[in-house]
Amino acid sequence: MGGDDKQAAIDTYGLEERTFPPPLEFVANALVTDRSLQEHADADHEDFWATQARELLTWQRDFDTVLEWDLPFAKWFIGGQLNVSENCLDRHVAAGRGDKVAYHWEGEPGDTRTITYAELLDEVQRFANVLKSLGVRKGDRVNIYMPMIPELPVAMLACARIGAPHSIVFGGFSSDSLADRINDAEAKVLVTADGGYRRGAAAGLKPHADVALTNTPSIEHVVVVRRTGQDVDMTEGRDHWYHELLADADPVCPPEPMESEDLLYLLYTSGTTAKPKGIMHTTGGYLTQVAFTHKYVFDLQADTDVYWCAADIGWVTGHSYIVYGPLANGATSVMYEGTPDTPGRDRWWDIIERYGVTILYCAPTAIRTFMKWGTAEPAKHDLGSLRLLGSVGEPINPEAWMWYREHIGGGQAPIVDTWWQTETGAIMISPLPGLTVTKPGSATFPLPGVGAEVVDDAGHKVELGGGYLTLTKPWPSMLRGIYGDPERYRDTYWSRFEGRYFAGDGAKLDDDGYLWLLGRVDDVMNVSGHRISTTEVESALVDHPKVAESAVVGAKDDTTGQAIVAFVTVKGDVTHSVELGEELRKHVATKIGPTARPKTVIFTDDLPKTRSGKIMRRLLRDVAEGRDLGDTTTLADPAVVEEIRRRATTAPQEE
Ligand code: 7RM
Repeated sequence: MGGDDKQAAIDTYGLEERTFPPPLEFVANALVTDRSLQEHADADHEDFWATQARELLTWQRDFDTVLEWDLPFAKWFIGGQLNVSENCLDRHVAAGRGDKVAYHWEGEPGDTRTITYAELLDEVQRFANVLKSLGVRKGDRVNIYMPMIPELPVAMLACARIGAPHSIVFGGFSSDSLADRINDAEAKVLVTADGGYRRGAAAGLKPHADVALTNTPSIEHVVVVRRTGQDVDMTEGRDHWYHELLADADPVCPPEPMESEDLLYLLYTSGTTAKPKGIMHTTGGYLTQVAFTHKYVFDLQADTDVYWCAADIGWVTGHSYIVYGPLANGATSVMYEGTPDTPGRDRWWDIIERYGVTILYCAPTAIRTFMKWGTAEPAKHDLGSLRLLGSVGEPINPEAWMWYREHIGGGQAPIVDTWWQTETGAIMISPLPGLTVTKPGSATFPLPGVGAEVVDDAGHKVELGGGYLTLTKPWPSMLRGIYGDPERYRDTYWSRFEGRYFAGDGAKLDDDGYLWLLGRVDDVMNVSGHRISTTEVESALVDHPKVAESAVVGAKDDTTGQAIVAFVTVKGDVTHSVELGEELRKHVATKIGPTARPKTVIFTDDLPKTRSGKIMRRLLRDVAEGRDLGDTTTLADPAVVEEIRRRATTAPQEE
């Protein structure tokens, strides 16, 4: 697959020959070691998911119809009734596992809380009664704006218990973002905290909530958790302390029977310019698929594993893989409030050693940050408990994959690179760690019960090479729509390719049928008619021993249409120079071909990222083309782009 085929939607360059079969020791105890799940799913898609739903969940009433599919609207497990909090809590306690730890929670300052399933159930019931006493009824929306503290999963589960959909807004978002989301959902109650800890300091949340609350007419009550103890304004009659309400609450709250298709939560995703979309997830299908994927992708040995998903609960990864998946499966998790460099750059490795974490799930951006900090940090700790590693959020380039395996996984632990989206609700493409031979940088194959195909511009299936990643069959945890806007749902996801779901990612298939994610198709560059993905050029750059991280964009160019501009962060001990820039340009040309050689290399100390760690190439394109910056409100650290802009104006260019 060279860059010469102008018909291809995306040309592909990267070559990765290394393969890693699951280690024998891992296979010996793995849950999935053969193709029986796959065969079941291929033989009967609906029966496969019905079987998972009945096996993994407890239903108050069994369903009678597996799927009603009126494209693009799906209903799963119709007639079935269940309660998510009952599935996550009561049934484990009833089975005698009340003393099992649900969360080993650790605050950034070092304070800890160990919460068993029985304790979690107790607090959830009390808080569910608090919500009821504040007038929340089945179907009412509750907004949540909180740091990573135990009261956050408590609030979510309490909502689920009484059938009130939650809408979580990540604690790093501004007052305006919070107000917009509260208003779109017309939430009745807001649950927040005085503040939380980040980078060694208390950061206020309630003050931001107060600004939002001047403009949110639907909110009747605000519940405030005391976390930092900082002074906050409490509005008489509207604002209440969590601990005071909880102390007076009735300890028993039976789980509300919910229809399978009742709304479980809304989670807003920010489009680049347009109004955020309230992604809708419902009850039975969502819980089935998050439980299924959490069990089999992470090979969960519920009695012995200590599982840690290091995302924030404010993102879908946290919803599905810190709260609902692990709790439905009765797992023991670690939950950590703060940043990885407080008090030292070995905080994660210290946590893994102390709790004996066996499964770690995190984002490539974290891994590349650790690469930049050097191998000495993880080497200070015994990470021997880790037996499985996961990656999510962005393509993981082969060098980061290898580093993760080597320096965190002891050269042994399998890696599951999991592709999915807020909209898919659960992992869709991933290795099964006891079965799949992995290749560094490939998410490998669709999971059993998932239909994924790569297509070209005309929507024809591509068997080899690059194109658009589409989903071909409805799946239980699929979004049910965009809150209040069914037409936007159809237009956004189901109109580009007839009969297929498409949500913006490019992918390629290699000779062995492995899937490689190529990033967002909006980011694909066009250089003299060659359609080049940012992911492959970035992977080639990060393959150079002096490079820690890179972001590549196409900038307008009079000769070639677009020219490749590479923003590069070097490893800790490396100094950058004009010569290194030249060396990197050559490296890319040698590694994947002259067409992909960057025209310009700009060294920066940091890259602009969203708060969930995804690189914001749109802003880098603005910088590279000398434009004023567009919307920067979702940027984690706005100072970063100004610094990059200074560097960009002085960077040497190829003539
Ligand atoms: C879970 C999550 C979704 C977008 C998605 C991709 C990118 C996520 C991977 C990935 C390559 C992966 N939800 N993405 N996982 N790209 N390999 N394993 O991140 O809604 O916040 O983002 O993230 O572009 O469309 S999300």
